[in-house]
Amino acid sequence: MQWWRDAVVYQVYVRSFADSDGDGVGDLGGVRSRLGYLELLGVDALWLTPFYRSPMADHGYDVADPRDVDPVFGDLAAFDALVEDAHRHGLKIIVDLVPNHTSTEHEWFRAALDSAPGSPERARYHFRPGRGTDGDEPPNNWRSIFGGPAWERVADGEWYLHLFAPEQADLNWTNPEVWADLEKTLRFWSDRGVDGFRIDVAHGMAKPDGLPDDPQARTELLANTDGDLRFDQDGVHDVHRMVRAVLDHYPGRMAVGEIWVRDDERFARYVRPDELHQAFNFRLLQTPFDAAAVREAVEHSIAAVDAVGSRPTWTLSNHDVSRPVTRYGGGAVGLARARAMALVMLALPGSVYVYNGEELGMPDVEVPDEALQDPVWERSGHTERGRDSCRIPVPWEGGGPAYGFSSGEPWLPMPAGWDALTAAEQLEDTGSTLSMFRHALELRHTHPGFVADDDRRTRVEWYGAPDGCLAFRRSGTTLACALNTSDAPVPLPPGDVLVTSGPLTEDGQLPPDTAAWLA
Ligand code: TEU
Repeated sequence: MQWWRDAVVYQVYVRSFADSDGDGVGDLGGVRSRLGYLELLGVDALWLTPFYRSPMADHGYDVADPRDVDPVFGDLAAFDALVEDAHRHGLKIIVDLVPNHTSTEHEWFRAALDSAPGSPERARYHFRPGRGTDGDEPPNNWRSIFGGPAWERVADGEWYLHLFAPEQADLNWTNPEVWADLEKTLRFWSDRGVDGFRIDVAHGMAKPDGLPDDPQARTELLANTDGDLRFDQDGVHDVHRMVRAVLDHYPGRMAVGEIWVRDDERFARYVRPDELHQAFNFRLLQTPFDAAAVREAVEHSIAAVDAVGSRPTWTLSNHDVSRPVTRYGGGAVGLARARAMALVMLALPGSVYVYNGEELGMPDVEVPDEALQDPVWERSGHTERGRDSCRIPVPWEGGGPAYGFSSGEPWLPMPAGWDALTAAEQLEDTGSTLSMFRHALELRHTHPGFVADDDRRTRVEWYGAPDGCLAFRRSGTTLACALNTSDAPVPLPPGDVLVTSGPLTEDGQLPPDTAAWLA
C-alpha cells in the first residue's frame, strides 16, 4: 500500500510542538497528548524531527546516538507509546535520519579524537592534515552552510570536515562501517513500527575523491550542476539504493529525501524506482505570490518527477525557512496569501508536507538577540539571525504566557496577544485558517476529485485565466482550483464552490489574494 502517494504529512518540530513535563521544551509525550487534534485536523502522517540523543548544538540534527531517545524528549518507551497511539488515531509516523554527519559527542567521534591520525577510528570521518607550512590552513577551501570554513582543527593538528556546525562532523561514506550503521538504524526504527523516514541532507553524504578545492568556494546549500563538490555527488545514489533495498523488506515503509538540487534531471535521479520514494520539492516555497510564477513552479515540479515515473510533493514551509505569512508580506495580506497558497498546494496531485503552526497561520516572530539559539547566529558572526523565528512553540489555548504549550517557560519566547491565534480559538471559528485546513483535508479524503483511483491524477489541466490569476483542474476529475494574485476581483471558473481561502465578493467573484476550490 503506497499510502504516501497522496498523503498530507504534518511536520512536528518536536521541540516546539507540545511540552508534557514543564521544562519548556516539547517532547514525545507532548506529541502523544495532541494526537486527537491531529486526527481532527485530518492529516495522514506525522514527520517527527530528530528526538535522538544529542547535545542539541543544532537542536537534534547533531545526533550522538541515532538509536536512543534524548532524555529531554522522553525515552524509548515514550516513543513506542506514541507510535501505538498514533496508529490507533490512523496516523503514520515518519522519523528523521541524519546520515550526513554525527554529533562530535557520538561515541565514534570521541574514539576518533582519542586515536592517532591514520587510525581506523578516524577513517569513519574526514580527517586530513592541514595545508600551509605548519598545517594551520584548512585542507581545502570548502565553506560550511552555517558560515565559516568547513574544517575544524583538533589537538594533534589534523582537521575534520563539517559541512554544517563544527559539532556536526561529516561521516566518511566510503567506509563500510558507516553504511552498516545506517542499515542498523533503519531496521531498528522499522522494527519499532515506524512507517517512514525523512532523510536529512539526502544530497550530501558522498564526497569527491581527494576532496579538491571548490573553484567557487560556495556557501549555499542548493547544489547546482556547475560543480558544487560538497553535494549531489554521483556516489550518493548507491546509499539511497541501499536504503530502498532495506525498506523493501518492510511492507508499507517509505523514505523521503531532503534534496536541495536545482537541476531537474539530477533532482529526479533521487526518486528513480530503486531509490527514495519521494523527495521534498522546494520550488513552491521559493516562488513569490504571483500566479504566473506559481504555475511555472507547478508545471516544472510535475514534469521533473514524471520523467522517472514518480509523483510530486509540495511544501510551503518547514523549520528552516521563513513562514509563509511573513514571506508573503506579513499582517492581514500575508495571512490571506498564505491561506490562498495553502489551498493551491492542497489541490495539487501528489503529497503535501505541512509544518506545525502553518494550519494556524503562525507568522515568524522576531527573537531578541539574547534569546537566539540557532547556531547560524554565532557561526555567521551575527550577520544571519538564523531560523529561530519560524520555530516558536505552537500556541494551543489562551489564558497563560505559554498558551498551553508548556507549564514552564518556553525555550523560545512566545509573544503576547496570541489568544486569537491559538488552536482552541480557531477550532471554534468557521472562518479561521485552521477551519479552512480542516475543510480542505476532509475534502481530500472524501471528494471524488481526490479519491478517484486514476493515474491521470498526476496531471493538472490549465484553464485560461485573467492576468495575475491561475486556474487548473485535476485531470480526470471535476475538481478545480483558482487563485487570484492580481489586484482586482475576477470571475470564478465554472462549478460549485467547495471551499475558499477568504470571503468572495458580494457578486460571487474571487477577490485579490484569494483561492477557491470548485467542482
Ligand atoms: O537542512 C539542510 C540545511 O542546512 C538548510 O535547510 C539550512 O538550514 C538553511 O540553508 C539555513 O541555513 C537540514 C535540516 O533541515 C536542518 O535543520 C539542519 O540544520 C541541517 O540539515 C543539518 O543537519
